[in-house]
Amino acid sequence: MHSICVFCDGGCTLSVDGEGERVCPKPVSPSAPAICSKATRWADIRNHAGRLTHPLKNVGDRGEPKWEEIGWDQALDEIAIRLRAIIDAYGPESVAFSEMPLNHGFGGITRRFMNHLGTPNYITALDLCMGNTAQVHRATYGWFTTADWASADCIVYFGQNRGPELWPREYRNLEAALARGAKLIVVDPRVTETAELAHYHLRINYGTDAALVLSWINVIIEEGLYDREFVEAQTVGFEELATRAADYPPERVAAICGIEAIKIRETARVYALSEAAIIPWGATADMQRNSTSLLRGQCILRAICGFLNKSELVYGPPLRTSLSELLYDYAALPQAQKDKQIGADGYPLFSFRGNALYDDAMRRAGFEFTADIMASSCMAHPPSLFAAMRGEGPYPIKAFFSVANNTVMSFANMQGIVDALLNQDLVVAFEANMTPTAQLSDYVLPGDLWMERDVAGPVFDIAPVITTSNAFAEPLGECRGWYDVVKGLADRLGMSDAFPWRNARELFEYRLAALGLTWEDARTNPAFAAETPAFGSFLTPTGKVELASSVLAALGYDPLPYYEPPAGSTARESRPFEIFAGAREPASYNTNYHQIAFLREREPEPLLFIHPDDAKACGVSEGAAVRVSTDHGSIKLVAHIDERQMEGTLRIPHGWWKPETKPGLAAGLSSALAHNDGVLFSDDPWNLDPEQGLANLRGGIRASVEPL
Ligand SMILES: Nc1nc2c(c(=O)[nH]1)N[C@H]1C(S)=C(S)[C@@H](COP(=O)(O)OP(=O)(O)OC[C@H]3O[C@@H](n4cnc5c(=O)[nH]c(N)nc54)[C@H](O)[C@@H]3O)O[C@H]1N2
Ligand SMILES: Nc1nc2c(c(=O)[nH]1)N[C@H]1C(S)=C(S)[C@@H](COP(=O)(O)OP(=O)(O)OC[C@H]3O[C@@H](n4cnc5c(=O)[nH]c(N)nc54)[C@H](O)[C@@H]3O)O[C@H]1N2
Ligand code: SF4
Ligand SMILES: [Mo]
Repeated sequence: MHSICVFCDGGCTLSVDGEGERVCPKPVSPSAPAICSKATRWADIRNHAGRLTHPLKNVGDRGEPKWEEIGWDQALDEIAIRLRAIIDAYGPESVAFSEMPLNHGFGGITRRFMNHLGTPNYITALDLCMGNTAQVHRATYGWFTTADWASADCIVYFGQNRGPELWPREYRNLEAALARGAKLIVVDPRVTETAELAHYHLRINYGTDAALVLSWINVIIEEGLYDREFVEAQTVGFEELATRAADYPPERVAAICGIEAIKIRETARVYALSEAAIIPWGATADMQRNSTSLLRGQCILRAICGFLNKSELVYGPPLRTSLSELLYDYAALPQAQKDKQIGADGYPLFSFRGNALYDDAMRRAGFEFTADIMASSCMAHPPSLFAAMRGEGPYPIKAFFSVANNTVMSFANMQGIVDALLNQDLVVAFEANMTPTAQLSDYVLPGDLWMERDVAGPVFDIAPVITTSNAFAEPLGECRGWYDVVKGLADRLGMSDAFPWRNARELFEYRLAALGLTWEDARTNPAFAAETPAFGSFLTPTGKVELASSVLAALGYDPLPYYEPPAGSTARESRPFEIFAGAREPASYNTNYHQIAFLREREPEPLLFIHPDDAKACGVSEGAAVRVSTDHGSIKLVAHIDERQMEGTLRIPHGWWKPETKPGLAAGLSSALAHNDGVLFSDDPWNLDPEQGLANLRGGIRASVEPL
């Protein structure tokens, strides 16, 4: 039997013979990556003392840690009654959801619930992680593009650091590619483990990657290194692109990026002259002020160098097999409600409004639905939604559901999100742990974990596969799956017709029937290839690769990529350092696992990485407690003196809280307000990517450090 681990988004397929605590997961085949300690010690994570096992109701003020255990019926009855009252008073659009579909296995079902309820106000932290990349790929190629590691002879990484416990599947792909002689170009200010494997390591200044890709395009066009045939036959906008790229000669960009012009030229040639180069997705490109331009530049490089549908595969939307579109049922949400989506005026690319621009192209290819890539294309704008929740308009948001994600810690401006939750009439968290977000909720509903649930269906609509996963343990205590919760609420709100499946199993049978399969057939096969009738075609409005994007132009944006320096804040004298949030750690995952003893032992404290010379200048020694401050906020970290960190810059860890410390707002939400990176970063427009509105966490933000 197999299961798919989602303790992190690596999604490793595991062989799990047996049942219950005795199961020791193994790799599915000798060639599969060794699985990490989180999966092998799954029982320690499943059974840890803080795991939520009963529905809880807050009987104090919001944020006061006063909890009462209640039954599921009482919880769902009360939530449904309160939701109905809010909808009656403010309309269905006053209900918002934030979700990470990967963490509950039922991608699509939340949107179905929202569409039938009548609200367009869905957000996910995928706006800072691949969701926005997918959206830019769509604007350029019509669909998300996947790197073909098997054929790659040149890999370009923008800040990805991979290791045995940092996305081991991709790490193995990288190892295999290097072993067969592939070239590796790593663009990263830090000397990471992955950078040490690189043939070319470009220590770029933070947040300046968009200038680098424009300069590569400049070299490739000037030196005639592009694929003329492909450009002529399959793209639009090359002339305009060439004019734009002429503004970015390596000699000018060298000063912006801090990379010698000669190295920019050399790496551009290595990439363009490869047979099968890839630029795999990485989150670093998703968290910059120039994200859209950087991602557009990457898309353009793949296209003009002729790698599309060779080493970079444009699958197009899967037909029927995915069935997520049927599940989402976007047709159930009236256009008038779609038009109310918060933030779609200012940041339309990600919204229903932006996605409607692909409808004709989709119809021409025979698709009749609104396609949503990765559950996040058609979403509200997170910072604008939080503002609306705080009462800053355009209309009230009064109920908030946090579904298998840690909302308050997973965006910029953490204090602003806390204030947003405090201003709600109803907050519900579906969680495994008493996270800072759960601590601000009225009801906390205990969710099952991956080894406790069966799964059928793509949880993200990204690769054209349908996956299955088998439970090998019972849900702990009263934990339940997300479908059961949605079904329970739908029944109470008079929406049973839209949720005819009595349980998850019936839902799987419905999804699989379109493939001519039953759950019993499907459960033994971890992944089915989906039908991809549009494979290799470009479902953009022009039907071509849009080097100049008609969608961006129609929405009032520059159709071509550009570089603008991040809108810096304070003078260098008062805040001498530049910061970035990231450098993920092997023993944690985003905000999670600080509560798991065997993992916490390995990473006991939130570490600030600081160059030895900078540490000396600030009077900071190894292990010292320090305060890091920006114009937006300050947090406490422990100094780690680190030569690999570029001088004048600091690394801030993402997602730290101390679950062993006191819960509740008065205690800073188990210290999250004292340690989380989101406290330091603003989500005001000056710090957002102008096209997609995602917050910049990497470049131009200045900070000071003081010993405590
Ligand atoms: N064990 C473990 N594994 C994980 C995760 C985890 O938390 N723990 N998180 C998972 C998730 S959700 C994700 S998205 C991935 C993230 O994985 P990665 O994409 O590798 O992200 P980070 O480790 O945050 O950052 C990697 C590098 O980006 C560099 N960097 C920072 N700013 C810039 C910049 O402006 N330009 C460039 N070129 N580089 C920059 C940093 O110096 C750092 O070395 O890892 C996944 N895997
Ligand atoms: N400030 C800031 N914001 C960021 C980032 C950053 O670096 N800085 N990184 C971004 C990135 S790359 C990502 S991927 C997102 C991640 O955003 P989130 O998904 O919000 O982050 P996680 O910390 O992974 O939170 C997952 C939560 O789900 C719960 N959970 C895990 N498994 C299950 C399950 O099986 N069932 C249920 N019911 N709950 C479960 C965990 O307890 C945890 O609290 O955040 C993004 N936001
Ligand atoms: S890397 Fe580890 S935690 Fe992540 S999916 Fe794979 S086995 Fe699970
Ligand atoms: Mo991520």
